[in-house]
Amino acid sequence: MQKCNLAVDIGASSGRVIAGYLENGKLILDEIHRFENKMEEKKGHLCWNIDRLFQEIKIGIKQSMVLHYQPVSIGIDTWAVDFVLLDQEKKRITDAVAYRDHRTDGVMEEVLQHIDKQKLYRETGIQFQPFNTIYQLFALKKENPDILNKAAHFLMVPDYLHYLLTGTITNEYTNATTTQLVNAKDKKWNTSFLDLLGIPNDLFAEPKEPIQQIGTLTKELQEELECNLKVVLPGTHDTASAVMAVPSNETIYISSGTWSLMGVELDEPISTPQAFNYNFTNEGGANGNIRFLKNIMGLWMIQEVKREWNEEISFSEFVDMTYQTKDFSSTVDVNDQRFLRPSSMKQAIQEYCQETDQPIPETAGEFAKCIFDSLVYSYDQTAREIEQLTGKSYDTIHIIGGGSKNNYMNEKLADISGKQIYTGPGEATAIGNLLAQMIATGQIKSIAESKQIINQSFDIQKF
Ligand code: ADP
Ligand code: LRH
Repeated sequence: MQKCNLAVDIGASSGRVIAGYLENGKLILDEIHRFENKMEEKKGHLCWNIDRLFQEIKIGIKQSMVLHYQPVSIGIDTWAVDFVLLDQEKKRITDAVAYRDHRTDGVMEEVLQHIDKQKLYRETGIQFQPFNTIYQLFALKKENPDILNKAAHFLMVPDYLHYLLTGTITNEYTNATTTQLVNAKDKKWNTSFLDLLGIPNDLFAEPKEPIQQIGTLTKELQEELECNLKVVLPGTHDTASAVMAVPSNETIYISSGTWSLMGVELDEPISTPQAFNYNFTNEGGANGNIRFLKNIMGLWMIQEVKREWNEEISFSEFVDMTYQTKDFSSTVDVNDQRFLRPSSMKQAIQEYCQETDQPIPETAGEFAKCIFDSLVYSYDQTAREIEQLTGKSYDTIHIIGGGSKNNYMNEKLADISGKQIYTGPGEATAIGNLLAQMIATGQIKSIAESKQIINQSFDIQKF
């Protein structure tokens, strides 16, 4: 039986359970279970099916043993900002409403009537996105004022899944920072912002640093799954785990998936007026540093076009079509908020092109080229902003995540940025999650050693 650690990595488009183990200094990965994730309409809101996600995690654990692994630990990361509330009995009393739901429409503006915008940025360092937890909490309070009185615990999605595994309540630090309610300096909840919004402070547990064990499986789960496992906190924000797996910390990175998260690792936050103007964020890193980055709309745009298309087209087919659509050059501003949650992405792109007097995409290849080109132009612009804000110049951009397989975009970014582009690993997030577990369980000594292991283990491509 091969001992392994199990990383559960759930993105907005899919989840996977990956077994990882070390062999001759290399990290070996084995994808045990993959499942779809998507938003579903429930009681008038777009929600995640969190109970099903938990079932999928249990299927993954069982499957690892069917495949003759002996899992020793497990850790979960997911997308950021979404949460649930539990009552005194630790029963869930809210749905896991998805960040693209319309409950936050106009709410950021309302919250900013109670809290000074510059102060909010100075203290938290977090970007302004209409879906940040702070705005979701305020939207929930408006819709259901009583719910906060009934609630006893606030848990981000991975905190809740860890709670179901262990019975232990934690608020993991990296993901907590994405709420826009944690101070960048002292890493504690900003109780004065909570007070200004009338949100009870006692819902929140002290943010807990990742890379440590928080428990083992509950008795019930030990019986059901016929095993016991250590439960270890990775950077539970998927992007924090992904950044841990960037092979170097002297590069600009892009974690390319549903979102494109583009930035650098820093020792100290940059929350200057200029960073505020460019809407950069300073999220908490798994290794205690700062993930200084920008959210770019990302491959969500092609995911939505793919979903709307009448026939099944794979992502690699979309990329191939782009090469055959050389003459089409319309582009959009990917960060235009109309692309965040349009009822039709195709129509939103077409309208943008019409309004800006550009040829309107009609074929799958034209949509793909428009999206990929527009993203690359946005990456190039963001690289320049990063250099301006940090006062440093970077020769390389390292792309990780599922989107790193898009060679059309990789080549184009190399061409227009003039920088060296490195790509891979595609499963960076699960790798960061596994490395955190290996450090916490004493198999790896340090983050520095974990970077060496990544460099020894995976093929990195160069463009
Ligand atoms: P998330 O974790 O945010 O759900 P992933 O890291 O799984 O996202 O990346 C998903 C994206 O990767 C897809 O939207 C798609 O654009 C891209 N992708 C996946 N496989 C391929 C491929 N073979 N060729 C090109 N792009 C791909
Ligand atoms: C990427 C991600 C990103 C957040 C968004 C909500 O999966 O976690 O870092 O901004 O989802």
